[in-house]
Amino acid sequence: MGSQSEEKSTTVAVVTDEKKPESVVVDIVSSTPIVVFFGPPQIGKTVTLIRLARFLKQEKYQIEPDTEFRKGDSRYEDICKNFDANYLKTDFKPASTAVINFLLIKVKDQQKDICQLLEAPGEHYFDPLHPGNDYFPYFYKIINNGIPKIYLFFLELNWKNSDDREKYDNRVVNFARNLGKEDSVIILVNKADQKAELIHAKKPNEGAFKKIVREQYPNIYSTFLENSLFSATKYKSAFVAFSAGNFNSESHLFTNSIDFFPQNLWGKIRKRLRGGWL
Ligand SMILES: Nc1nc2c(ncn2[C@@H]2O[C@H](COP(=O)(O)OP(=O)(O)O)[C@@H](O)[C@H]2O)c(=O)[nH]1
Ligand SMILES: [Mg+2]
Repeated sequence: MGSQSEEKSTTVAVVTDEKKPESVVVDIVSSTPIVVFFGPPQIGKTVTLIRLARFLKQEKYQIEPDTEFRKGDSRYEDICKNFDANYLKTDFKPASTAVINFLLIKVKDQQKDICQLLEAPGEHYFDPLHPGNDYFPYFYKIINNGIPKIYLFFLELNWKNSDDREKYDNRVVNFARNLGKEDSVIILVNKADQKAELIHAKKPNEGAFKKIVREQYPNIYSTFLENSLFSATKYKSAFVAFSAGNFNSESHLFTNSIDFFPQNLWGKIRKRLRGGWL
């Protein structure tokens, strides 16, 4: 679908002030499928994006921040300009480099656009104090722009408390009404490295992770992951246990996880991209 894409575009203006999220404007020019990194603040969206981008670069894909996405936002432009130097190099420090809230990365294979990776501020997806808030207009525009999406819903086991988990569980499942036939879902359990008992020979036991998702996020489980004897889930969905790496809280240094993690995640994204879309 890469080639037909170029004419389609969501129109946009310019806004720089994330403190007024209702007036944020974004511009998505390419119509290749969008992988939407959906999750609350601090769940690990940025480092997942960076770990995946590093892996793809190593695999000879071209990785480019989309400079059109938030045109006129000088902070965003700076992040794009310095993306390779600041974020793809191995000693990236999430705490000290400019905090990434908005980011759109184009992934190209032999210079042909194949998909785009989108991060937006976590509190726009889920605010524990206002779990029923509407999404902002810029996000509805993205949802409704006609471009196929792969929604990457981020979870963390034992995240916050059971009340917040329940709210987030409902938030994600309610969001499913925005999914069209062309869309699909990946449930991503993040920070898998913190669950030593579920890791064997450096790799996650995904079945064991899924079992805990079933207990802690029962609605997400039954909506996206549970296959009955007679039918597959209503949504095209996949599951992944992910770790971006190891984090040193003193130095804030982030050391890449083994390639297995981004490779496994990319394998699932790639499968969706090939599932009749490309
Ligand atoms: N142990 C571990 N910690 C992680 C992982 N990913 C993120 N973190 C921690 O979560 C923090 C927030 O990550 P970030 O990507 O900025 O979250 P975002 O707000 O969702 O973009 C990082 O600084 C790390 O301390 C992971 O894979 N493993
Ligand atoms: Mg972030």
